[in-house]
Amino acid sequence: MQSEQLRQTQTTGTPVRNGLSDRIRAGLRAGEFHLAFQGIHESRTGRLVSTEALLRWTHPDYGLLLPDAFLEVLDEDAELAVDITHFVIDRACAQLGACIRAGHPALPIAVNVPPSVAAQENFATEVEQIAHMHGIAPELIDIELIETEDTARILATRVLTRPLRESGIRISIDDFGTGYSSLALLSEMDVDTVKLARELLTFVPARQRASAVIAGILALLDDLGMRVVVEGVETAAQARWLEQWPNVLLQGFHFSRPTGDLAAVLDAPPSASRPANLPFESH
Ligand code: G
Ligand code: MN
Repeated sequence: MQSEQLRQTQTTGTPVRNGLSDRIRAGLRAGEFHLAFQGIHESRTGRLVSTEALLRWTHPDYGLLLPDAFLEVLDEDAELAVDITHFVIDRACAQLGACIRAGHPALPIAVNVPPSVAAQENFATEVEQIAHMHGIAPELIDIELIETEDTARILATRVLTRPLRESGIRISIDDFGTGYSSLALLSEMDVDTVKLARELLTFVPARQRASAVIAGILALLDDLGMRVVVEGVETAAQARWLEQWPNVLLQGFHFSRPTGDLAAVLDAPPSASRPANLPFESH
């Protein structure tokens, strides 16, 4: 599931021009890509505290495609990874700016960025410029970096985070707890938020050993004073079990399905707990 992400790209060599890369470029120009938004809620109250922007591709032949289906190609095409990242940040800022001006709550928005793109020299400046262009404060932007082999190390050495920090931009590490998660570097990583991979929640609370793993991780992150988002909260039983950690933030189908309507997400009532069997996605 980790691949349902903007993934790490290789910055070596010239971009590989394969069919999918070119089709994505054409799709970007043709307006086939858009964002869906999902709420992130406080465990104790259900209150909405922020949102995440998720990339979607409405393909004329295949219909709605999730990032899993097409973002592998960014591993081989560094230029496309930059273009898609700019598209996502630009659209997220534009839509949040419009919502704020229309009177909806000014809550932070998270965007998924491959670490290799975030590590590029002018990345922080570019994000700042896009934010200002749409009249929103950089403090409202949260850069979610997927865990790759290098992410924890980059975050620990602060080469990537220093310019983002100076701009006031927030940083999250996504899908923590699977893949390359480094406990050795956890105390050194310069991040505001750790997002726990939804796989950790699959058998919770039914299985005691699975519950013990996530309980242990939450206790550890709490000791470290890190903000935590638990992803993949799909059932009322999971949400109730997670109330043991009142300050933890929760994201998942139990609270809301991703939707193209950011204003509707921002206006969700405090007890936004909705049944998980809503229609899949609306735009
Ligand atoms: O890892 P990341 O947070 O970027 O993943 C977001 C993806 O997870 C989105 O594409 C979204 O549709 C999906 N998603 C959101 N909530 C849930 C959930 O509760 N369960 C599952 N299986 N997927 C979810
Ligand atoms: Mn994410």
